[in-house]
Order: sequence, then structure tokens, then C-alpha cells
Amino acid sequence: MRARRAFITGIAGQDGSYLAEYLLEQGYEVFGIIRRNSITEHQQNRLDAIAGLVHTEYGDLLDPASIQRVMTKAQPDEIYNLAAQSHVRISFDVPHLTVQTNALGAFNVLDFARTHFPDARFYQASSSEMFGNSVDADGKQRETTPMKPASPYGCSKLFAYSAVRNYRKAYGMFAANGILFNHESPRRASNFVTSKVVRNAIMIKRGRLKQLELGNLDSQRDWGHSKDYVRAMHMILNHETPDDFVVATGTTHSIRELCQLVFGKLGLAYEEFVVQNPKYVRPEELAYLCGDATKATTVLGWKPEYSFDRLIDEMIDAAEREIHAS
Ligand code: G4F
Repeated sequence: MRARRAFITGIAGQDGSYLAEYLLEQGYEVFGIIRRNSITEHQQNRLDAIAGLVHTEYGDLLDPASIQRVMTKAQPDEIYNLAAQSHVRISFDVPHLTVQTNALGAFNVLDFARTHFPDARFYQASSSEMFGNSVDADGKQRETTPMKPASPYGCSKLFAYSAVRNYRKAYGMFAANGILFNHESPRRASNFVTSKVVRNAIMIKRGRLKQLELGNLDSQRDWGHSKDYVRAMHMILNHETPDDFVVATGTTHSIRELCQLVFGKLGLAYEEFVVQNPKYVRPEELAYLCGDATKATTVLGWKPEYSFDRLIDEMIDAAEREIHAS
């Protein structure tokens, strides 16, 4: 019997690389597309540990023919659409690119799956950013919370989320959304706030930097570990029926608390080093996220293994090693 085959867009990203490792462990044959960028060294470095074990080719959600070529080779049983312009603030700078990639790009993969691989299961990387500043009376966001996105990124993700629901109903496809809250790891790019705070605090401690410039310190996020969240993606696609699930830890922290924790672990007082720069403040801010993952816990049996504290410890350890070596 042939191994199950998975096709992952965004395989070279934080989630894509952890998902590929997880699926290999489960006995899958893994295929993926990598977007070309001008710095060769950054294209595949998250895949170093599994180089030669996954089938990767250059491709781009903005180039449907490239996706179709690799999907045809892969003949996938499971399709994970993780590729995106995933930076919320940058989505205000490049809104058209964001919408083309995250909305139309996702739609192209979904529609090609419908016409060519109707029996494949389709996972869409949906986001808590779709909720915008909408929150239930108990201070949580869940599957039923109204979605009122507050960024071009959130709007683009809401389109793809809706298309998945529409195709599931209209065509009977096994198409599912994971509504993932923020998730981080040592593989997080350095322009997301957890990674930025960790790396810069270490540089300050080593005397290589004087201060850290941030945007809004009062917004709150529900941060989990990417490794826990890719497990949830697989569980969502292997449930008996296609459905949408919030994936979150249920706890929230402000950016200020994050700074306090990271600088504190390094023996520093964040107040002495963190300054605000309006450049990092968004035209509209999503102030507060705290997810209720009860449905994923009860229906799928998913629960996170990492605490916030352990996540931050792992990020600090990895960044210290990297910075020491540089
Ligand atoms: O780390 P962030 O850039 O993540 P954000 O915007 O919440 O988006 C992430 O999570 C989403 C899920 O909810 C994903 F869909 C999305 O792809 C991405 O993974 O910012 C977190 C918070 C924001 O409130 C931001 O305003 O940190 C605040 N912040 C303050 N100073 C900053 C900075 N964020 C960044 N990136 N850089 C700063 O200097």
C-alpha cells in the first residue's frame, strides 16, 4: 500500500517545516512548494533537518500553474494551504499583494483541488486575525464569534475561510479551517513580536544594542507553540467530518508582559530599554485575542503541550545559541 501523500504550500515557513517533520514521522510522503526569494540561504533553512526526505520545488500562490504542476506530481491525499503574506502590519503596506496571495491564491489551490483531487482533504490556515476587535461577553473568541477583521491581512484570510466553507457545502468537499491564534517557536521570523523581543533583548544583554523599538505595548495575544498547532492541523484533517476549529491556549498576555518576562529571564528591567516608535503602530490595531479551543479539545482530543513560559525559554535558548555563533 502506498504511503499517504501530503502537499504543503508554505513548507519552508515556521508551520510548514514543523508540519512536514510531523507528517514524515507519521509515515507520509511529503511534497511542498517554496517561494523563491533573492537570498538563497533563507529559502530552505528551516527544512535543513529533513533535507532529502521531502519533495520540494519552487512555486508561488501567485503563479497557479506552478502549484498545479507540483500538485499533479504529488497526487495528494491531504492538502495544507499554509503559504501566505503572513505579516499583519506589512499587509497595510502591500494590501494588493496580501489579498492576491492570501485570498485569490488560496482560492486557486482550493478550486484546483475541487476539479482535480475531489477526494483529497483540504486544510486552510485561517487566523484569529479574522475576528478583529470582536469578542464574546466572557472575554473569549470562539468559532461562533462574529468576524470583523481589522487589517487587509484579516480581510484576505476571511475570504479564504468563507470559500472553504462554501466549497464544503456546495461540492461536499472535505475542506476545513483551523482558526489558529498566534503561535511561535525558535523558527519564528524576527519581525514578529515574540522573536523580535527575544533576539533584541539578548543583543542588549550582550552590549550589542542599546534599545528596542516597539509599537503598541498594550495589545494582548494568546500565544502557543507552532509544534502543538501543526498537530492540530493534522487532527482537523483526520477527523471523520470536515469542520472549522479554533486552536488556542486560552491565556493571553500583553506585549508589555512579554517584555517583562523575556528581559526578566535575562536579568534586565525592560523599562530601561524598550521605547515606542510610531513606525510599528498599525493604522487599526487588534487590541485583544484570547481563544476558546473547547471544540478542538472535546471533538478532536487536542490539547497544547507547551506553556507560554516553556515556549519563551525555548526561544531564548535557541536565539542565544544563534547569536553566540554569529
Ligand atoms: O507578532 P505580531 O506581528 O503578530 P500578529 O499581528 O498578531 O499576527 C500573527 O498572528 C496572527 C494570528 O492572530 C496570524 F494570523 C498572523 O499571520 C501572525 O502570525 O504582533 C503581535 C502584537 C500586535 O498587537 C502588534 O501591534 O504585537 C504588537 N507589536 C508591538 N510592537 C508589534 C511590535 N508587532 C511587531 N510585529 N513588531 C513590533 O515592533
